[in-house]
Amino acid sequence: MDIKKIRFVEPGNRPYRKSLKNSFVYDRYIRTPALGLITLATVAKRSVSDTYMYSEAISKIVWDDVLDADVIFIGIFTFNANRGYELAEYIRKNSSAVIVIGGLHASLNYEEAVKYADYVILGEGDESVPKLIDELKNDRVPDFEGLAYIRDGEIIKTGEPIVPHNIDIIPDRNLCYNYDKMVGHSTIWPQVHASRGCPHNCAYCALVKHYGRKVRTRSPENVVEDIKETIAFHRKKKRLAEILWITDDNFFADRKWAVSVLNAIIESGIKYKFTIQVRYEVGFDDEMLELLKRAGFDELSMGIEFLEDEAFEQYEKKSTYSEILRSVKNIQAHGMRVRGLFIVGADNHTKGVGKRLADFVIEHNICGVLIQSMYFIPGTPVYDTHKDKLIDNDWSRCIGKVVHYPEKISPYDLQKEIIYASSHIYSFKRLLSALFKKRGLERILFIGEFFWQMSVRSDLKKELPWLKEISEKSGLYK
Ligand code: B12
Ligand code: SF4
Repeated sequence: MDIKKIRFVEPGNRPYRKSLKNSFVYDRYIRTPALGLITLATVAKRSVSDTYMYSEAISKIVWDDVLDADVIFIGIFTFNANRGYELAEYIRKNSSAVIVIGGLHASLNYEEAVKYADYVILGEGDESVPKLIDELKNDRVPDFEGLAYIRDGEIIKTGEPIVPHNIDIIPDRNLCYNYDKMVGHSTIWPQVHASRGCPHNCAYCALVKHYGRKVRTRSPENVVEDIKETIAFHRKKKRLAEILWITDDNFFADRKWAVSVLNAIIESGIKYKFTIQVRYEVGFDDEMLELLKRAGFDELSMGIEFLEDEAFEQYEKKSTYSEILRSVKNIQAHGMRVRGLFIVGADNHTKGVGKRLADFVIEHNICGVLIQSMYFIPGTPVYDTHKDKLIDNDWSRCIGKVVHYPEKISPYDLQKEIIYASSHIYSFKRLLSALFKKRGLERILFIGEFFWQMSVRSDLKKELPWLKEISEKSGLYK
């Protein structure tokens, strides 16, 4: 077939809507466009020059420009999967384009996604997207490894995904509609993703299944080049909090490489603030902490997840409460802030889990939090053990809300625990204290998060009557 035009579409969990509030603080309608999809658009443009992307995280989709494309790629995580299917159905009705769905959720749950697409591409798309374009261009029926499609009513999976090894690709952010106009908004983060894969195997983590346990890295030079381009792109407009997020899941898994990237950042002379996700072990590595500090990292987001050794053990996290605490203290002693990423809804969690979390955060000076209720994606070990306990399969609720019937606390009570923790960590009293006692970035971030958490809580609260009803109906919590 003749392929003249390709469009990429990122569905929004809540499609973007313009509001004044969104310019300054986190609110519901604005998020950063998916870098993975921009990376794929960058690669596809090498084959078809009329390639462009729309992200509902930052704009409405211009349908007139999308529906006459020859191939339309849609990328879905779990939280935007339902919207992705909705868009695919709309495209199917109104366009003759070949529809391809991919991304983490489609990959792990291809039997669901394939109903809405001509093809699902499994795994990372860096090599398979150009391959599919090439097959279609040459009038061959795509049938290479890592595809799923329906033939004669039957779902066919052609084999395991193609794993790209050369991932030295700098995403061309200009390919995403409206992105350059939206930079400067406080909720749009400059981001760079430098490595893929993680050698660990935490039971709730969908990433190991998607990217694999073998770590693949970009060259330090390519990462530094990307950082420079990202900063230049985002500096088109002033952002209140100038921080670049290295979004790797486990940047430190290949220690030697991590050291070389940090050294390359230092040597490049880039003057910027950075943040990154860490496992607790990084907090024991004094040399790494020194390098991080010198490179401009003044905040580390630690996947703390739980505060009980029982939960660490059950979900294969391989850490302990005392190690977490020791690690937090050592990072802080090196002059960096620690942000905490937490999971609630573990089998051992009972009423009081929210208070325990808030007390820990406040007592140990954790600068901010993300609290996520446990969720279960097909393909993860926790899905296999807990699939009978899911409330429903409304994936759009996988944004921190309670999505299952936990062992020792009802969905209703657990959601109240999240609200409790959030309102204590981001209380008015602590906001005032941040205004007077915190300085610079730390103050700006706390203020932004205060309002963001207010909108998160208001969403969680709206669901309480429904959660109460289903908790009572379940008969599980007498
Ligand atoms: C940056 C980031 C964000 C940013 C930007 C999100 C975005 N638009 O991408 C922000 C801060 C906004 C964010 C928010 C959230 N996030 Co987030 N985020 C990430 C993070 C750390 C990096 C994403 C990234 O750049 N990846 C790197 C690129 C290269 O990978 P990729 O996007 O997956 O793309 C590759 C492949 O998947 C594939 N692919 C992707 N799309 C397509 C499409 C086609 C057609 C094909 C063929 C292939 C393909 O090819 C790409 C290139 O190789 C990921 C972790 C991760 N490793 O992905 C979590 C992650 C995506 N986030 C997650 C979650 C849970 C959230 C929140 C719900 C958290 C919360 N409680 O609020 C919110 C949801 C926001 C909302 N309400 O809509 C989860 C999602 C889990 C899941 N099963 O879907 C992840 C995986 C983290 C985790 N540890 O589990 N997030
Ligand atoms: S360490 Fe992080 S990325 Fe690695 S398996 Fe565990 S949760 Fe997933």
